[in-house]
Parts: sequence; structure tokens; C-alpha cells
Amino acid sequence: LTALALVASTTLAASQAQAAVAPIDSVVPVPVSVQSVPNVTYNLTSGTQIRAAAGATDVANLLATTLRRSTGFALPVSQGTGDGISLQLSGADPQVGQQGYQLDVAASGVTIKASSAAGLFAGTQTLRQLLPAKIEASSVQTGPWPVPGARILDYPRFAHRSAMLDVARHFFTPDVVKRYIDEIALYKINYLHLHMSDDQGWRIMIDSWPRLATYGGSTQVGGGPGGYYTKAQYSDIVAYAAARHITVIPEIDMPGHTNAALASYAELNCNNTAPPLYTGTNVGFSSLCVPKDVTYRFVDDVIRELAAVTPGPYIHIGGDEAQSTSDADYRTFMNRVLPIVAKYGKQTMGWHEIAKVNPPTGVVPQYWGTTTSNTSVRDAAARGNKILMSPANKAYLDMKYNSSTRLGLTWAGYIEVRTAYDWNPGAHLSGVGESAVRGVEAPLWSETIVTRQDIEYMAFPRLPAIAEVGWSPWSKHNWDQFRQRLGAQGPRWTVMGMNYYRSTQVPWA
Ligand code: TNX
Repeated sequence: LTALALVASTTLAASQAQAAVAPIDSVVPVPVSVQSVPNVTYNLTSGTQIRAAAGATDVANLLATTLRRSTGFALPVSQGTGDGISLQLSGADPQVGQQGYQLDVAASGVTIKASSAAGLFAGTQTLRQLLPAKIEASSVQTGPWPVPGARILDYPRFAHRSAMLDVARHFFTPDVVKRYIDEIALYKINYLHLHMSDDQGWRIMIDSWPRLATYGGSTQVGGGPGGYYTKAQYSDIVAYAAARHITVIPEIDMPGHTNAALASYAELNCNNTAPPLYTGTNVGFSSLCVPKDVTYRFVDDVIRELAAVTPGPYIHIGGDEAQSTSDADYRTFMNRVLPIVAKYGKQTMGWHEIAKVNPPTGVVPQYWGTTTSNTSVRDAAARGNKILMSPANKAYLDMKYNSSTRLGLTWAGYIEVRTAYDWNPGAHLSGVGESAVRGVEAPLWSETIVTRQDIEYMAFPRLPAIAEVGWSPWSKHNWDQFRQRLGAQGPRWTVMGMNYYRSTQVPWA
């Protein structure tokens, strides 16, 4: 009897623990406004239909695919309105803007309204989080599938919320990249920055300079086989991301971080001698040859071919840690390269060192420093450049969580979940206020990151912290509530088979 009572009370405690955060209070990033509608539930059933406005069918089909896997329901998608799940492109509160949505849950169904497909997609990611965690399963589960009565109005604080993956230090296959895209989409990340070249590897085929990929891509940190994307594979990644309303920003890092290119073509070197391939982790030792004309024919070819397969508006040209390029050469180089990007119809992003050349205001410097003041970035903001914020001591997913974390680096300090969460992008850098900030990015450099499990361990749960910092209004910023909501994501990640870091700062459900 005692044993039985013990079992009963343990079970009760467990179910109470799980009930501690209701789904409606566990959405990450926290929405602008959430009202619970008491005593109302919509149950997803075998009879549920999905209705999509013209222009919303792609979003509706993707939602249907996701929900069919775990429910086993047919969930037919049709045009028009009616009961069930309805995706509408008219009638939304104007406050939703280009990326936001309204989501209403009544007994008869779920209505998502937005003024764009991107907004509807964001709404469907919230809907996933309102359903039980097992909705993320890849095989059929038993219901029920309740969605709690709710009225949600939601839109982002910053237009740009990105994740960066370094596929140069270690190569990741298209499947691994796609899985990461799935994981970040759930948290309303809308850009994926792919760091595609560095000293250790060149990861995209450029037809006019094929040895970049075939030779420059043939190894990685530690000496493994590396790899590269064919243009077809790259386009497939871009399309997969686009279907999830994520725009790919490809980066070719220059003039430093270029050993893989220099090793592939002797003529790119000032001394006409190709260095060996590099598999270590030092930085700052390589530079394209600034005085040579062939350097700019090379850059022109690379940017032209990359722009042709990149539908998004941005190309990132790196520009960081050019310690083997003189300041004068750096300026000469950037002043020749910035017009090349513009010529091919793209806007330039660059690491924040690019601010030193007084770039045109359309150029976006990406702040990666560890201090709260930077003169050239402040001056760029004053001239009108918008800044992307990824301070290394807050947003770098490759820093260790603490001294006992196996993976990661430490140069910017340890970054526990609370550190990743507790900073304000609109007030972090002196002279760079809210209106000068384009958004936030969480970069994952891969010197120590080898597998998709490694990616997941470093990104979760810090990526959702950066996502909330970028999406949610500062008035809703609250660590104690965030950690509760984050804890409620744990069962979802378990169902998805994700290798997340079980930080002791978070009350995992
Ligand atoms: C600095 S941050 C770098 C990268 C390294 C990273 C490791 C930046 C723009 N450059 O080359 O991978 O630190 O954390």
C-alpha cells in the first residue's frame, strides 16, 4: 500500500511538474500579446481541414505535412474559409506588418491572419508550439491534440533574425544544414548566413575557378575530407530555406581567411606560390594579393556566380581579422570589391571591420566584438548604416557554456543561457540605438563542431534565447519567465531527437 501510494504521489508530482507551464504560456519567442480564452479548446481531429487563402497554399501544405506525420490525419488543404485551421491573407490587424500574424483559437477552429505568407508561416510555428510536444514526432502518435483557446497578436521587434553556420572549418552535408533550418524556423529565425569559405576550406563550386572547391574544399580542421556544395545542392538548400521563409546569405570571406583559395591558385598569391592546405585553427595569417588585377577578376567571377544562384538580396564578404593585410590595402581592397557586389545587384554585409572604410549606407556591418563601444561602428550608424548585432560574448554559439563543456572555444568567455538572453540589442553598443539596429545573429563557428549533434548541443537552448532577444518586445524581456518557457521546449526537442544542452539554469519539463 505504501509503495502504491508512493507511486501515485510521484506520478501526481510528475504530472503537476509538466502542467506547470501551460502551452499558451510557453511560446518562444514570447509573442507581443497573448490572451487566454478560458474554457475553450480546439481539438485537431481526423476531420480537421486546412483552408488557405490564395497565396497561402505553400504555407498550408507545409503545415499539413508537419501535422500529418504525427497525427496520421488526412488534413486536406483547400481554398476558401470554414471550420478547422484557416490561413487568411486579409483582415489582419495592421500592427502585424510584413512578418507578424494574429492567431485565434476558438472551439470551431484556429484562424491565422497575416498580410504576407511570411507572417502566416510565423503563425504556424506558434501553432506548432501550442500543440502537445508529440506533434513533432516523425511517426503516428495517439491523440488527443488540443489547442488552448487563445487570442495572439505578434510581430517582430527587428526585421532580421539570423543564424550563422560555419561550413568551412568543418563541412556539413546538405541534410545537416536542412535539419538546422527546420530547427531554427521553429523560433522565427528568418535568415541563414552560411560561412562558405575560410583558411581551412572552400565550400561552393565556382565554375570559372573549379579548383577552389575540388582542391580548396578537400579538407577541413583536423584533416578530414571536407567537401563542397555543387550549385544544385546549394540551390536546393536555398529553396528548402525559402519554403520556411528563411533567406540564405552566403559569405565568401576576404581578403583574409583565404588560405583555401590561395592554396588552390598560385596566381592569387603576391609571390605566385601556392601555400599548402591548412587544417589548424589559427586566424589572421592569409590575405588575397591586393595590388594584383587578377585578384579582382577572381572576386568578380566569384560574386557573379554566387549572385546568380542567390535569390536573396545580400552577399556577405567577410572582411574580419585581416591581420595580414595593411590598413591601406584593406581600404583599397574594399573600395574595389564593394562596387562589384553592387554591380551584381546585391547588398553587402561584412564583419564590423568593414565600417572602417566608410562604406555606403546600404552596407550592413555585423558587430562581433566583446566591448560595448566601437568608434567605427558608431560612426557608421551615425552615417545611416544599419548594424547587425552578434556580440561574441553574448551571441556566439561556439563559446563553451561553462568550464565543463566539452565542445567550444573560450576567447569571448563562457556563455550560459542567461548570458545569451540578458542583453538588449538596441542599447548594447554606445551610439548604436534601436533604430540603427537591423537585427541580431547567433553565429556558430565550427572549429570544434563536427556533427549535427554538436550543432544542436551548442545552439539549443541558446539559439532560442537570441531569437527571443531579436523578435520579442523589450517590455516582455524577463529571465524568470523565459526560463520557464524554455523548459517547456525540452520535451519537443526530445521528440525531435535533438541533442540539446540541459542547462541547470532551466527548469526542464
Ligand atoms: C573569430 S568572429 C572569427 C572566426 C572564428 C571565431 C571563433 C569573426 C568575425 N572571426 O574566424 O571562427 O572567432 O569564435
